[in-house]
Amino acid sequence: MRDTFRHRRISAILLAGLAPSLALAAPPAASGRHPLITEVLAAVPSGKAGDANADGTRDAIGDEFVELINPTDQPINLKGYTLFDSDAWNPGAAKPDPAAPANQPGPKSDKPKSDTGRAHLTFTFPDLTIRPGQVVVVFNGYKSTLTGSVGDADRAPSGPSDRFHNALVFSMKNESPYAALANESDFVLLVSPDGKPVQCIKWGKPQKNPPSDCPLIEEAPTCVGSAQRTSIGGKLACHRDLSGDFKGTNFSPGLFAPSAADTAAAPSRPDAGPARDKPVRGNPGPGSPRAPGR
Ligand SMILES: [Ca+2]
Ligand SMILES: [Ca+2]
Repeated sequence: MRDTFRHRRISAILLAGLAPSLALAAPPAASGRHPLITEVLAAVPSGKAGDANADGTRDAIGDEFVELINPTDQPINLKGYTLFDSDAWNPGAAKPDPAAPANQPGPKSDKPKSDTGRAHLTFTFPDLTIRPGQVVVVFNGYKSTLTGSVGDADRAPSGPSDRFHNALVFSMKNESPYAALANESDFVLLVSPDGKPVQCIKWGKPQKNPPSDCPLIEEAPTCVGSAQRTSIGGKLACHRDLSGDFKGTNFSPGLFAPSAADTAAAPSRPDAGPARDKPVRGNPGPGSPRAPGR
């Protein structure tokens, strides 16, 4: 209990931007002066345990999220930074694939998203400056009713969200049942406002390769629940295999706890069982119960 309290206290201090030196401990050299992706939830656990965005309903698409941090010692303005999934990334163009219209409601089916023209998942940040160590969460938002301070592509949140560890929370407000991260194989790419790839986290064997000029391409294990960075300079591990503040939970949107960093993560383990509730390839399995957002 004492350790847990200490970790929370340290992470709270970090989130408040009062201890940037912790955040600066060891950022990946290739990450440069950019935000750093710290967590990705693609395989949303089944049942209530999958309600990552804490709106009271688990949605295999809407509860997906990407978490980022400012790992530098200087403020970063997020305006123009863009997240892409593999289907949305149009190599060489640094913009969404025009063949894949975004956020268009499509018919419900079990077709893999690669078989549809509505698969593109992308989000461009609005004008918002984040402090060193400050954490940002971007939820997919499909069929979601997020409450509290939540921004979108047009406007920043009015302030930190106490529902998510005082992170700054966004919703992509995705309206397409196909615009989702594939559970087994996909990637999330962060592109800077000038159109240059900054960071890519891939898992499985996506049909499309990350851009070769991306300076930081990392491999995430395939998990039920999220893949979480264990520290600023640490590797990505299955969240539920971690200890410290992360222990026993499937994900932690808004919580990045370097004090729980570098905890030994068990080897990644492939998940079993086909997905039945998400029109993408994948296989969310049962996850351990947790309090959403906490
Ligand atoms: Ca939800
Ligand atoms: Ca987290």
